Amino acid sequence: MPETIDVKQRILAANEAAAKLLRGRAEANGTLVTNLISSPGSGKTTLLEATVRTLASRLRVAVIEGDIATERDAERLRALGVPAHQILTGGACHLDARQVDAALQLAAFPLVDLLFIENVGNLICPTSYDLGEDFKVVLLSVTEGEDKPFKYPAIFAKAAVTVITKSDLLPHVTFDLDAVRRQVASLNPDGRLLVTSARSGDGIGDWCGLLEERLAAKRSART
Ligand SMILES: Nc1nc2c(ncn2[C@@H]2O[C@H](COP(=O)(O)OP(=O)(O)OP(=O)(O)O)[C@@H](O)[C@H]2O)c(=O)[nH]1
Ligand SMILES: [Mg+2]
Repeated sequence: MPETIDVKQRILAANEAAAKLLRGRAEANGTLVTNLISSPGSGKTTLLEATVRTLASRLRVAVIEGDIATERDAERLRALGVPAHQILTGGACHLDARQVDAALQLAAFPLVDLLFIENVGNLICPTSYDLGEDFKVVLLSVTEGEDKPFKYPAIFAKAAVTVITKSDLLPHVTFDLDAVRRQVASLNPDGRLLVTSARSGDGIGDWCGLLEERLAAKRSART
């Protein structure tokens, strides 16, 4: 058992070192980096598509996608004219900072304002891995049940932003939004919670506004 802990600590220490380099580069470039985390199918790629449709005319965007198999998500973003690179983990349930660093070198993206990293669909493993992001975002769709923040507390405590997705489906499902708000507020009193639907467009303006505000704040802190 102690050996297992030691190996895990060494993996996380190596990850921290790589994340620090990534963060330094993003800082020098003035790029806002967002790490999107959720269970499979909560709507990460669909939110990114809506974000690109809203912001790409005024901001430069690139996307790193993480999945265990297929290029599908990167292809969806490329179809919108956005540079996107797919990391295939071959089974691993999260991305790590060294993979992101290698992907950025391979992809050789132009300088961008916003870099999104869509993590592998999983609410647990990605939580422990810093990818050099400015902040983590956790997505929870209204079809997943309102008990999830307390069942998966680490990610809801760590994510600066919780995005409720698929709000257009609220009339058709049992999902107590107030219960989610209470859980998230108790796990993460400083966190923001946004309610969105990529289908109807509800809340997408708020989400994009939050990204623009954080980008402006990051850049004004550098000057
Ligand atoms: N009704 C509705 N469906 C949505 C919405 N957003 C996403 N979906 C649907 O949910 C399904 C999964 O969406 P994705 O964006 O692929 O989910 P994901 O989190 O990227 O999935 P993985 O990458 O596999 O983890 C698709 O069928 C989407 O069309 C929404 O706002 N409303
Ligand atoms: Mg996806």
